[in-house]
Amino acid sequence: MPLSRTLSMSSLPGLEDWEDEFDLENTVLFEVAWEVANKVGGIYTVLQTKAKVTGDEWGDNYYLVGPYTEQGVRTQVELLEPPTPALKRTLDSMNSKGCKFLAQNEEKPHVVAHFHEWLAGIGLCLCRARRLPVATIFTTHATLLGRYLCAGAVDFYNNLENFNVDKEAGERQIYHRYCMERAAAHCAHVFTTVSQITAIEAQHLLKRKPDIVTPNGLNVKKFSAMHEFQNLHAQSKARIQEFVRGHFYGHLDFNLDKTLYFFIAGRYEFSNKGADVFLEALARLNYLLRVNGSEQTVVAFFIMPARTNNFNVETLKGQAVRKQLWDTANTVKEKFGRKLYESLLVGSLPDMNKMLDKEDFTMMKRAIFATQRQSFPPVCTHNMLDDSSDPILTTIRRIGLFNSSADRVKVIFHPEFLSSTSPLLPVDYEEFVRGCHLGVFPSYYEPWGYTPAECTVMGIPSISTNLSGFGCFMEEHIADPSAYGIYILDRRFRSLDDSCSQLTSFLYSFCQQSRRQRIIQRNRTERLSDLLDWKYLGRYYMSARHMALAKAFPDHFTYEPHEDATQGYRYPRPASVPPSPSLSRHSSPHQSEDEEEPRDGPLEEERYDEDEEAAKDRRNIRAPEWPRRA
Ligand code: G6P
Ligand code: 1S3
Repeated sequence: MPLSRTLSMSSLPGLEDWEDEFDLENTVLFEVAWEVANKVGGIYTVLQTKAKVTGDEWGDNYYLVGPYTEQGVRTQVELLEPPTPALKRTLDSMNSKGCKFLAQNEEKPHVVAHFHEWLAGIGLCLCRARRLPVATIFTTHATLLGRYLCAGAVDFYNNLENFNVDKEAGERQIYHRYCMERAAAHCAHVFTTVSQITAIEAQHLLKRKPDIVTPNGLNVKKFSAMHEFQNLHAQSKARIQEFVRGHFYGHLDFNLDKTLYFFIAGRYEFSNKGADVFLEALARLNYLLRVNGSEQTVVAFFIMPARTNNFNVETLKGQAVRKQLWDTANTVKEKFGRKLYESLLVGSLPDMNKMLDKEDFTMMKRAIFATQRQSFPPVCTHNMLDDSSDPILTTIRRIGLFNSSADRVKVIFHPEFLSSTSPLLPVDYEEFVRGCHLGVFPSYYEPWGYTPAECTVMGIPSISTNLSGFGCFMEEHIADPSAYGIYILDRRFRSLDDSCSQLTSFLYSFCQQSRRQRIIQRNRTERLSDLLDWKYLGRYYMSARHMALAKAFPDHFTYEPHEDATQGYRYPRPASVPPSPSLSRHSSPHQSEDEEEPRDGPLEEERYDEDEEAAKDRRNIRAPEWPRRA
């Protein structure tokens, strides 16, 4: 392995490469987590997306350790022989004696062990209790107590310093787990968390201030053609539209060309993830669109897994009816085409009255008859096991968003993660996000929040909050986030009702944008993706490892903190743009209100302006300032 490590961020001007002269010869990194090759939530995404940049740095000396699950091994693991004799001996010995850890062998490498979350934290505590020569790092992605407190009716952020943590953990019957988490945080040479807001939470609830904040990144996919992601949006939207055609069969009295797709997705924590606020805002948006006679329709998707016993019949029927209409249209088209062809072959124009016969009409009438339905299109795509007490369904019943014709806002609750093999909506999550117009994540408890970050790198605008790690990070590093399609809802200083009103106004303003403005905004959103790339954010993990090595092996390693890491980097406002899309409607680069003329893609001059604007922005970027360490 080379002696120096560099993480490069050259594609984002103003952010300099971070060079560290650090001798990692004979040093081995283990990263330990319950979610290694085992998808439960966001930690899986952290490990899976970070693997490339960490692998580039550590090569064969990087090991991920997780639980053995048949499914995980079959689908995500390539079985290999251990690459080094030392490791082979250690693994053989572990296999023969049960699971014992491994730091003694003749080469005596310096070991860094990075543990994620309390479930893995017990390994860290044992390393320290047994005085193993290992540099340890503990990263908490959320605190147990924080998650539990927020899920109840607690004014969490105004009372952080006042909680009697032992009592609160005991009352919630999580005291044992809480103790493991707190012990891991205290035993670690280096303690980290994913955002500033969770750093403050950890300081109060776990009683240790994190040494460094390690924000979550993503692998950013760059297309050679700048507008490729816009084309992907149009393609993916077409897939969603097909689903909507089936789902709303018999009630397709709205214009799909004037329909916007919003979504919320993630772990089903109703209030922590802000599904409560989103539903309330949708009810208000429905009212506003109705009273203002808007032609826009909004379809809001809730993708949150809950207990079900499969798709419901009515939803499956919708897709079957759509398919039948499609097949009927194709059969008639083929017969029509054949007759036309025969007629042209004998040199005559066809008699249009004879092109369709009685049988064709009967077939078409039957197909139309199948689209009759007495009920509204279903709100939920599955049979829910807890239908009567489910919080999303209960709220929908209360606010009355039942997908009636008069509703301008339609709701679809899909209580299962998406899959490209689904008979209902056969798209994977990435394709779905690309096809939507806006991700809405009004979380109350969200240490980081991958969902809006994923939207950003795909060029899809999103709403997050100033209580989420992502929202705070973007607020800190972008001069005018909303100009880039990053809307940050205030859930910290406003009442619940005021936050709902603010969210409603974000949604309503978004609905008033023209297609042209949406295209321009997507271009801006996508421009931010470098900020979220592991190529840049990986440096904080690197720093944590160096700090841990220096603490555990002071004779071999020294750690110099990056001084410039204490200043905040700020991405400037778009050169030619007013502060927010809601205000920008009359002054954005193209001011035309006649949006809806259908066309194949962004106009040429739009591309030109956007490229110009991007170039100006890059010239305006100030000297780098880094996210603060905790
Ligand atoms: C992309 C495509 C355009 C399409 C547009 C639709 O920009 O390149 O061809 O017209 O998406 O945007 P909308 O916001 O209406 O889905
Ligand atoms: C946690 O997963 P969650 O959705 O329960 O860890 C994620 C990865 O760090 C983080 O993005 C999320 O905010 C946390 O809440």
